[in-house]
Amino acid sequence: MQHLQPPKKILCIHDLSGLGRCSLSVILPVLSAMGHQVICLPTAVLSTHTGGLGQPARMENDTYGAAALDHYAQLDVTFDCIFSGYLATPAQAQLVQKAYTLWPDAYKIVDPAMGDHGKLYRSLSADIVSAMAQLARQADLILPNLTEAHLLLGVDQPEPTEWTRESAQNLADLLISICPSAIVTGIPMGKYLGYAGTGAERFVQKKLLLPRSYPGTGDLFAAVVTGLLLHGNALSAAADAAAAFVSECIQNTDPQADPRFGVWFEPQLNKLIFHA
Ligand code: PXL
Repeated sequence: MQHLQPPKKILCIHDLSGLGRCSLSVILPVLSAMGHQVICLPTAVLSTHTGGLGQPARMENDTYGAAALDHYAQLDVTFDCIFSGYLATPAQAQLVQKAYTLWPDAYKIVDPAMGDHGKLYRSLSADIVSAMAQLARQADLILPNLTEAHLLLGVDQPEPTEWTRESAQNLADLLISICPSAIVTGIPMGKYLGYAGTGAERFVQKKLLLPRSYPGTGDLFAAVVTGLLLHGNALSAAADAAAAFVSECIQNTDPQADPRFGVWFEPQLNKLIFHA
């Protein structure tokens, strides 16, 4: 992977979960290691993610986000990219919307983090889907997992046994009706896990299915794709390298460790640092 373009300024609108290695706790170190400047706008502060560590302590504030954006606008700051993810409530989509209005030239990436394994995350209400779909329609790139892709399209998710290269590509192509570029992750294809991309390039890639699953790997993937794209790499190359990085993080996580605490990405961060 190359750094064909200089580092960028990225407004990251995601939650900050303390324990569990997801969202901003992963996105900030990854993008910083890649040389980008990250401006964090937490949608909520949680003690942990919501994937099986009990009821997290939550700090939510309806006024902070909009006030922070106003402050940045007053400072005449511009952002090269607005990268959004988990929203604690559908109303928070307005925050992302406000950022789009303030910085219309920013490259817009939406990770519609709202579910996995065929279900919405338990902390979210069903109306998050239309709020995410509305953002996805304005984005330049969306990064849904299989569950989120079907939620966005409003169609049922087929059985895991039914996936082929063609159906994976068809799913990615259907997402064109929403957004010009998309990468769908987590497609079960036999003993492989597939991800399909669309836009100017169309591709389906497969990697060996690792028999372990962790929260936050979608955030890790999305952060690496974002970092590489903004350095000028092509979508398929960015997706390939991001999948390889996530795979490496999983392989270097102690298999005895509690998976709820996420993958041990920290010792791998040096692999993202570009030495000119
Ligand atoms: O990794 C996605 C994610 C982000 N944010 C919160 C989550 C999850 C997944 O469970 O709970 C709060």
